[in-house]
Amino acid sequence: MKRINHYLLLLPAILLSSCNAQKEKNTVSLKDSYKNDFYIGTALDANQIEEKNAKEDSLIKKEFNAITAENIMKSMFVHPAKDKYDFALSDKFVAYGEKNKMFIHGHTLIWHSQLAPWMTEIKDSTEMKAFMKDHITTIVSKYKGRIDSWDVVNEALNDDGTLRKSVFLNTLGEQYLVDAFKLAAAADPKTDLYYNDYNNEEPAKREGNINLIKKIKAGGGKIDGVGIQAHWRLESPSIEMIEESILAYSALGLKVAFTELDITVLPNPWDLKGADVNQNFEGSAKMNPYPEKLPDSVQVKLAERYASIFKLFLKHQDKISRVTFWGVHDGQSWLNDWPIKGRTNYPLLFDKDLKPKKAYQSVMTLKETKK
Ligand code: 9MR
Repeated sequence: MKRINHYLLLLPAILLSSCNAQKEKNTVSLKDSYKNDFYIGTALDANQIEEKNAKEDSLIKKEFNAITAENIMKSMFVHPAKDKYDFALSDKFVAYGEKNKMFIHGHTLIWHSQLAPWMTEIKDSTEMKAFMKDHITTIVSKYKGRIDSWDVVNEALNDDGTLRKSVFLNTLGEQYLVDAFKLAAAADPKTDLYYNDYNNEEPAKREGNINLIKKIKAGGGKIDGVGIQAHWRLESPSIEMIEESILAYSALGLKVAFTELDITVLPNPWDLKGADVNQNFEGSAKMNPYPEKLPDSVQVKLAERYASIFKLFLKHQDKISRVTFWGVHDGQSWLNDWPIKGRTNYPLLFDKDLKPKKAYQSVMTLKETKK
């Protein structure tokens, strides 16, 4: 009897501690698990910036401590006409990051894609120089001290490492790269400035990227980091190739960020790599094998792939500033429409119903076993 009474006395404490354990389990998140390693970011679409879906919003706030705007800060949206800027959504984006104490990344200042039509018509160097100065200075100064890092130049390289023949290169020559970084640094000397690209972990493009960084530095530009977009596949790139890239870029004194991470699980018969949105192909049932549900065997492969990538990231956490996923959940991913429209892809850690996938568990487990 005495023993039973003793147990009854202890019962509230036991219940409380199991309740706390449960609570702790529910509050464990990517951002907290990796808080001593690097920021864990996500790309937000316009609805997410405007907090339109409460469930998505609480997931974003719980799991991520860095944000990038997936589209709304691109030039066609913020600078639609020569004398017109539209900052309505980017103001909301920055306010959202501040309200939630998140690291705020600006994407992107100088990019050949998603340009406003008027920009593509600029033909001569004087006009282009004036455009660059106005565009970069206006946007970066507007958010001076509030945006933590910027993609100053995005995707200026071809896959063979040569410079892309963009409207910027054609009018200004390669000096535009140095000038872009100088203008951004002048507008906000404290924000971190990045060069961002896809496939720049592949040897030829990496070489080109290293030369480009050296040129920017030699020309007096301030560059703080390199963004490896990381639109990757289940089988490639190899962990060794990614590691060589982390080492090579950080040897130049730069921070390395993985800026747009996702992993396609769908067939790709053309051996397409990267993120050139101009590449589009016809669909077929064979090319869309999992329209309803991802089979367990592939879930497991995706989880293993994410685990090996994050294991590498942890090994080099001193060189890595941020790892950002390109979207919050599978339903939102651009990979449902590229390079074939209307497929169902599963590239992220949360499914379209916002449930954590096996891949989420595998990324979290790496930290649990490390403790
Ligand atoms: O995810 C973005 C998608 O919604 C847009 O339609 C597309 C248009 O260019 O851009 C996507 O994001 C790209 C990013 O801005 C730069 N790197 C490649 C990304 C995937 O295409």
